[in-house]
Amino acid sequence: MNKEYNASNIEYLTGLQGVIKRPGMYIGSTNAYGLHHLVWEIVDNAVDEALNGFGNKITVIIRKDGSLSVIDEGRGIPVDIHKSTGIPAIQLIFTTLHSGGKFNEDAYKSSGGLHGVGSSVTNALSEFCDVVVYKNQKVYHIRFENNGNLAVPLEVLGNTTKHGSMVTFKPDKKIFSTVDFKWDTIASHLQESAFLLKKVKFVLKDERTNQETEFYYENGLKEYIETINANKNSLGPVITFEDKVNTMDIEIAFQYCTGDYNETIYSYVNNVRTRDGGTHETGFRIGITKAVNDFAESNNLLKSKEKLEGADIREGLTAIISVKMPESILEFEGQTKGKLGTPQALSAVNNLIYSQFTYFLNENKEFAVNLIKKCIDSQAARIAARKAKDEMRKNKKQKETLLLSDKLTPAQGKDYSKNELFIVEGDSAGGSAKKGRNPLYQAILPLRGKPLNTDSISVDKLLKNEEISTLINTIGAGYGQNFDIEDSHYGKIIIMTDADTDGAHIQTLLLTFFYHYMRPLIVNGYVYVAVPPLYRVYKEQGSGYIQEYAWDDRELEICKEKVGRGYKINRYKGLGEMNPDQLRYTTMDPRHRLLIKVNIDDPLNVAKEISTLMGNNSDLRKKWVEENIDFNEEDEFIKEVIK
Ligand code: TTJ
Repeated sequence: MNKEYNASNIEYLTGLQGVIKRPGMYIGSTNAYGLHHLVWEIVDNAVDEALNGFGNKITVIIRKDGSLSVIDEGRGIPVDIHKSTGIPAIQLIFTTLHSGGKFNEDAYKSSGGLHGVGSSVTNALSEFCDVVVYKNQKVYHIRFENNGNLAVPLEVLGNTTKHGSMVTFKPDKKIFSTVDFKWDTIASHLQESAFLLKKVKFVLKDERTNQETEFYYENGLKEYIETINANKNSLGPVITFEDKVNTMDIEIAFQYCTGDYNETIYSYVNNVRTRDGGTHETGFRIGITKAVNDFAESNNLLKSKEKLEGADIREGLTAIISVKMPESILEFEGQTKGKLGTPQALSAVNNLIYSQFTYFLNENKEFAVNLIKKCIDSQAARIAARKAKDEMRKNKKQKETLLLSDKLTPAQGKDYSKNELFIVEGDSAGGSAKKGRNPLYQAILPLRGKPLNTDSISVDKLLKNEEISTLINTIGAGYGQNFDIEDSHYGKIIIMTDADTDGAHIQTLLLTFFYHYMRPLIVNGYVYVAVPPLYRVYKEQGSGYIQEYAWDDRELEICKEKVGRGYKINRYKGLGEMNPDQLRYTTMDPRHRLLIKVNIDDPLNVAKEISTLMGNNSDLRKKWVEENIDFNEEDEFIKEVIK
């Protein structure tokens, strides 16, 4: 071993050791979400290579032994010796927390701005990581084991005419609470990449089940919108615009739908979703608002003097904005770096949408007139709702007494943001929750039977349903386009059901309702699912008990040890089996409970999951629930766990 190797060893220790010690800081968590993050880190590298024009096929293979391979047909990961350390670049890439730019030219477009460290993180959290590179007419190989330690130094295995890279890694089961790769999770990620990277083929194979699928889109964003809007009534075609402004590539696709008052805008930078928007999204909103208003005005289509507001123009709009730029002008903002800061993106997207949509409206007059009609309807509804609300505010006292259903056990506190509404399955669990709650800030609303499936139902029918109208009145913030989150009587809305298929079904029905009619509650993280424990481990001691609760089998083992010899186990099958004290302690008290924050803003999952799940096909629904609702671990649907 030479000196340089020792030097890099130090870098390895300070870099990768940190990753192993605090994986959450690098991949978010060590559950299913974090596990799949390892895959994205590797796939992103292959995607970057294709994004830059090298290779048009990316293959992901889930192996039987718990490992996963990512294969591209790019130039191959650099294998040359890094000058100052004397170590092959490929080894540095997999063992140091390098920045993306370190091994790339400046013009390189990459998702690195968001991920940065990438492949070395995956290596650090793996039992092994095996890399084969086809490059310079040779087959190279290097292997790491036991959290990123070099096991087989870079070697040449033979000759080839191919070029590309293959990375195979096996996540460390000592680090992750689950090491079970999920087909659906990986498939929808690859599908999203395929939409964003048109004309690149993504192949997914599962050697555990021999399943195989392919995603390939000739037109990319257009097909993305078509997929999202598959079950909606469209107003006009999918409209696509693209342009290159200096070093920035901009692509936009959008379509209007009737019967949906939500706006759905997804933005991306270098194929990575910008969840919190940013300059590109702002530019889009400004541009589309001005284009529609200017057209309406110059054609004398506005009846009232009042201009259309942005929200009037975006009702029923689905849009994808994808911007690609080199790392040199990439700027991110916000705590999770999910917001684009690059100032040039605002004016570039604004100009593009304004000029091209103005042209489009003039060329497609019939569509334009229908669109303006729809916007005027939205405007009228908005103005009427505002008036109605002002009236309501005047009669606030009257309103409050009117709203309180006899089913609701309200909270005493008047600080709405601190109040919690428990929506409880069944009257018996409702009774326990009523006794077990903290009356200062916890309110209980028992639900009888199953709530209505609100996926394809008229508003009239919706309001006639007693459970739904009680829910709307209890939350007190309106519904649909008149929903105003500021008026919510609760800061947390917690769905508390049994941990069985029925309970899961009730959860999804409620979530569907919130998603369609009170979407800001979900987007702003007000909605939670309470997870009751599965086991109570106890032993009589003196006049009382010592007892511990377990949420999964792993915790059960720990509880057995804590309680000690002679323990007994209760396995809870429903909330009804807990007495009020136990329910309070395990599922309602913020110090002990497990809440899952619901976060459904994943475009493909929303489109697919909500509609297949809630559609009329009950077999599909059952299958979905069985595959996806797993009370031992967090689900795709549900990303953040607060304990
Ligand atoms: C960097 O610039 C010089 C030519 O090679 C570029 C590069 O890094 N190419 C590259 C990396 N292609 N494929 C990868 C890659 C593929 C996988 C599957 C995983 C990783 C970590 C990198």
